[in-house]
Amino acid sequence: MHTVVVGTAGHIDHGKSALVRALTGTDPDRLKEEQLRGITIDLGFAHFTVGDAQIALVDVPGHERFVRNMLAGVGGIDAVMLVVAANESIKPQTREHFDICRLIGIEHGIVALTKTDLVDPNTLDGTIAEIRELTAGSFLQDAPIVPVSAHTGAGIDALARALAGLAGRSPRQHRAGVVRQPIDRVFTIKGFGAVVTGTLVSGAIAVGDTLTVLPEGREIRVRGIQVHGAAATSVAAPQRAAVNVAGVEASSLHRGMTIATPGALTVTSRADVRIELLPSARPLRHGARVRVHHGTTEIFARISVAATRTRRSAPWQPAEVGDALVEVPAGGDVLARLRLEQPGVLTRGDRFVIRSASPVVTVGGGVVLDPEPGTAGVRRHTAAARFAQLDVEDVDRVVTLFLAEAGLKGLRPEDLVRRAGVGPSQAEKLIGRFVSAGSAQMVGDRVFAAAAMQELSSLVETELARFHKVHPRETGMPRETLRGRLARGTDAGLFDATVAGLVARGVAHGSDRVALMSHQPLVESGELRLRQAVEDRLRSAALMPPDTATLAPLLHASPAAIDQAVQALVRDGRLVRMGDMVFHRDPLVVLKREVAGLRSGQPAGARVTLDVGAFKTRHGLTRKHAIPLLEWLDRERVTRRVGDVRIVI
Ligand SMILES: Nc1nc2c(ncn2[C@@H]2O[C@H](COP(=O)(O)OP(=O)(O)OP(=O)(O)O)[C@@H](O)[C@H]2O)c(=O)[nH]1
Ligand SMILES: [Mg+2]
Repeated sequence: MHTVVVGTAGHIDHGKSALVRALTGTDPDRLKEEQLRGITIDLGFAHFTVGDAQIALVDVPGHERFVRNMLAGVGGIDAVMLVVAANESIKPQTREHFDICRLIGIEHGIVALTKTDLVDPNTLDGTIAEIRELTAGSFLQDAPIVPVSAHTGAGIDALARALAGLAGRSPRQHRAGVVRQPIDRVFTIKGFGAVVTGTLVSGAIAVGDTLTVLPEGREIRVRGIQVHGAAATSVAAPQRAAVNVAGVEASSLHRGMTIATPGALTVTSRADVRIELLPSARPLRHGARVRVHHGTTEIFARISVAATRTRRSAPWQPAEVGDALVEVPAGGDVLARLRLEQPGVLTRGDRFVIRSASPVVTVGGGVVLDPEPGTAGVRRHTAAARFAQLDVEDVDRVVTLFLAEAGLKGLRPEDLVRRAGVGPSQAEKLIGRFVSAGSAQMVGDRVFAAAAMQELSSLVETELARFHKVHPRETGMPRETLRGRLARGTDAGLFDATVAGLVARGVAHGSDRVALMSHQPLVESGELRLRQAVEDRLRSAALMPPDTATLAPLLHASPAAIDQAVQALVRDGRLVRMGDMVFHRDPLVVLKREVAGLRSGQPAGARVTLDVGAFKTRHGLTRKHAIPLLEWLDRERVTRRVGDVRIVI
């Protein structure tokens, strides 16, 4: 079954609700007051099926005082049925509704030319010509204009077929793997609890799912789903759905909230946007207070102008600090920051409509470029460059910017989902592309710009060099001291990876204490002399070195000084530690050569073995020294132990 959610649009009394009733048999005007007054006040809903197309209709009020409700209805639709009464032709709300549809990015629709029973053919042609003039150059330019009459029933079948032609497209706000349903109605069913209805604009909901209500962020569980009055186990966008939710009171839910996949949308009081001003609007001033209509909600906001242009093809004019009177000319565009008075639930790519605070008229609309901009002001020269990077179709460029701005904090894939308006799998793919191109690197669950990592690596080197200079006698910089030198918020995993990278590249060494490879700890001459003496003793002891503790009285030094000297010599590779024994390197080199030499003169492939006894005799050793030495030879891959004997490799 192909589905589509279609909204009506058009001037008051032009016959929108009558057409919905003629198409579906349902009266969308469900309120008493609506029936009494014969006008639509709030949204009405109905549905019908033609062939394999299921069409959900959202009927909106035409009255200029209820445009706010109209906006809540069209936020979720993917196609519009613009209704024009043949006898009245284009009227103010025909234009306003049509503008709103354009501004929120609706791309498909049809025109229903209704009340044809009231006009002669000449008037009909005149109205058609005016409709063509209105829609020229817009998404409705080539849309069918279907003449109908709700009273006689003429053309209703053709209208139904034309609507069926709109079904089956991917909804414009769809992101695979992300549920999004702005709430337009809430009610309670005794024994079941809260039910919310709305247009599911993205993703799929199944019974048992855990979702979140935004902007509050409360967790809810889906207890039941109804689609067009019938129980369902799941529902996929685009569709109207009633969702019975557990975990929240109906009284705390209302129109304007959104049900969504946890973490998929930004709850924000700031957004960077591009706005298009209608030619009919008054110029828009920097700092103006406007109504922002988005999803099913209306939020007041102030506009900070970053740049303006007089028309689409004109270059952007950045607004500088001090340009107090910067204005967006009617018909022009603006790059701006919205400062929302209540939290908005946004992601990149979201469309919205702007109405002036008073008089309440539609002045323009726009698209969200970044729902999580930083706190730096927009009226700076650098802001213009940033907007230029945001105001593009190419999401790669936007991710480049987000990565650069994230710096040493990095981004998680879910940050991109929330902020860049992509689905989870697209976010993973994007990151994969950046990583394989070498412009980013994944560390733990975060991705970092390669440039940021390079910068951190240089910073660590600089800090190490500075430390060595101030503490020339220290073997290295304590790891935690080094970590403390980095900018607050630097990802811990990134720090570890950076140090590991420097070690792998041979630039630094150590773990608890980190030092540059080039660093030679400064030693006092007394210390040097002691080291020399320790080394001499151990060298001359050959393969039977004394316990180093016995060196202290012999060399007139404290045990601590001896330990320090031994440690330094081990670090420099002059001494080799084997368990609690310490050997000098020189006799070991000789030993290695001798044992390996046992193979010489033997035919290739012959097995040359060495047992503990023979080894002891040959080198005049006791077991105490022989065993660690043989194990060392194994580790050095000179011998290999097989049972009781060793094979010379
Ligand atoms: N003669 C004739 N009258 C119609 C036709 N369609 C609607 N009407 C009448 O026009 C009036 C307004 O119709 P509605 O369907 O309520 O108009 P609407 O566009 O929904 O109005 P709002 O929702 O208030 O904007 C009603 O009295 C209808 O009976 C039609 O095709 N022919
Ligand atoms: Mg109506």
